[in-house]
Amino acid sequence: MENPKRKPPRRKDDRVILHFDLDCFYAQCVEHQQPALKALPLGIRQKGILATCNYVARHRGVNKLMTLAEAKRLCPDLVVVEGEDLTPFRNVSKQLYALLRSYSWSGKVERLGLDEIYLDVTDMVAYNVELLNRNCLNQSYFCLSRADPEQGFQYDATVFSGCVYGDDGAASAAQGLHGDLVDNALYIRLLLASHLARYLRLKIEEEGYTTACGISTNKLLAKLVGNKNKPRNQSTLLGLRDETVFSFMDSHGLRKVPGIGSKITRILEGFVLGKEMDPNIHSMDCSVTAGQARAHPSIQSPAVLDKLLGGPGSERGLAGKVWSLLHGVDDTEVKPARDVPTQISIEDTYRGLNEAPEIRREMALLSASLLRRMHLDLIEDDHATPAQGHAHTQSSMSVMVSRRWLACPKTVRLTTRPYTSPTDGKPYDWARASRSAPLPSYVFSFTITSEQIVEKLVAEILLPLFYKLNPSPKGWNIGLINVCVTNMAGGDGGGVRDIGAMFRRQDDVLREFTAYDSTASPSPFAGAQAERKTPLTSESVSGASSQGDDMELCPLCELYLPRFALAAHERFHTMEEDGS
Ligand code: DCP
Ligand code: MG
Ligand code: MG
Repeated sequence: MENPKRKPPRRKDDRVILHFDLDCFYAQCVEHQQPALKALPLGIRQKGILATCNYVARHRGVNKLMTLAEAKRLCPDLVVVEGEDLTPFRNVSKQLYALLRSYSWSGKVERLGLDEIYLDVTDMVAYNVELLNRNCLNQSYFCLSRADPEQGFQYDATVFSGCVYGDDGAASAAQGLHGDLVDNALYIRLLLASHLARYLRLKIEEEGYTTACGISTNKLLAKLVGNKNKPRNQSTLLGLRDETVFSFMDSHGLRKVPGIGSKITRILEGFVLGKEMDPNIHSMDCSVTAGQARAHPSIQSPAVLDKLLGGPGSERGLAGKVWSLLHGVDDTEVKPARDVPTQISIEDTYRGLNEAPEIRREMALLSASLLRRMHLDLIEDDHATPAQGHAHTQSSMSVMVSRRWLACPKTVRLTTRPYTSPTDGKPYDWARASRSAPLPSYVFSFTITSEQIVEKLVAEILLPLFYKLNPSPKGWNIGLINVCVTNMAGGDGGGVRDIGAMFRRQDDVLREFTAYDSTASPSPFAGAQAERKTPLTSESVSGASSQGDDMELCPLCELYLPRFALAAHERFHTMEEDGS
């Protein structure tokens, strides 16, 4: 029974949200290239850990983020493929995002990391509810285009597609026994959405990839319910009553609720269990469920939570947000699709660089990767005749291909920090500092080679920035270098029409080369799309793996990982935040 004193927050159920999560994503990308691997246990390696593994391997006891040594012990015939280069994964991600986006009417299509996509399909579902013929539900037609009634698919509206989760007659709903529910607007909307989800999953399968999908009325619930049946399946949360949604939320471990991080978990766990939590115990292992926190007799309202979670430096409105999440309430919108990222960055970690030639070499490697990323994410190839003035034309066979920059970053930022060892007791991001400068226009040239661009960029921009950041002639002990391009021009969809003019204007304003302190956030993850390159050489990896308990805490999720694997792991968080 609900405590009569507590007033649950109101959940809005007027939207329909789909959440897609690709199955064992990196592994699927590799299998797509080498189909013979599908039948074998496959792990994707980043340094000494598995970023992921396919489901054949999972059935053999191998798991995501397992160390390679442990995975090999459990499954000696595991096929291991290097997954350091994210380019192929990013390409597939873009391809599938574009596919789903092409079906959206509202344009509300949001990426979360590389393998998850939210779709707000409220409008498509509402339109198709109107088209339903209640006398002939089993021969319904889902219209995918308002303009073209022939674009669509047939479906049976007497039954949900896929799994149904919840206690409002979910079992009967799955078997097509509607009863009175057929007159319930939310029930019908979710039912139609389940068919749309299936159709879209099949479209993704036509491209060669399988997904899980969650269907509900907000992002939180759609993501959580999608996890219920993986891989290659979908689940609808049929939450017609508050109690159904509460009991669904209650069953999750606190830390499994998106939006409830390790710090909040620790505080709530300690409060529920009535004891100080051991900071050495990982928050992922928290035994307290969302239900225990929600139903705790002393947590009656957000005001109580505020006393627990508030305090100096805490996020404004945090208690209210957590209170809502515990009740399955999440009003955040699915963000409209964006063509270009707000910034792109690439970084690498080192065990203390001290020599100028090493710095120059690493900067050249980073810049080359950054340039490749910029080409991938910011240049559009099309086969139309290029407009005058902004496109370079290549002739290949008889096909004319025009290339143009969709957006041009105007600023480059260099960040460095010294190397610290885990025994130094320094925070991970200790002494991180940044400097910025205008990004020169030759970076966007299609006529000079990438090698030339990189060389000029390093010599003329990055090294001077480096010396400003690290003025002392020696003892740099560099542990990280990050190069970031930001301040995008033309990212509003219009592209950049005349790069020359844009930079001439910029040069007028910034006649002299200037370097200035950036207001970069101290978080290593603040930059959208920060990417770690190969953090250590293969020699140092093997050295690191012999270090036994050289473990380090991920500052974001507090997972303890081998230090050598941390960079690859953090890269994942960055993508999670920014949908790179
Ligand atoms: N990834 C990573 N580091 C992590 C978690 C994930 O590099 N700490 C990468 C590898 C995954 C991809 O991101 O393939 C997507 O992450 P998911 O958590 O969705 O895992 P998978 O898609 O691999 O598996 P699942 O089928 O469980 O979704
Ligand atoms: Mg995922
Ligand atoms: Mg996945």
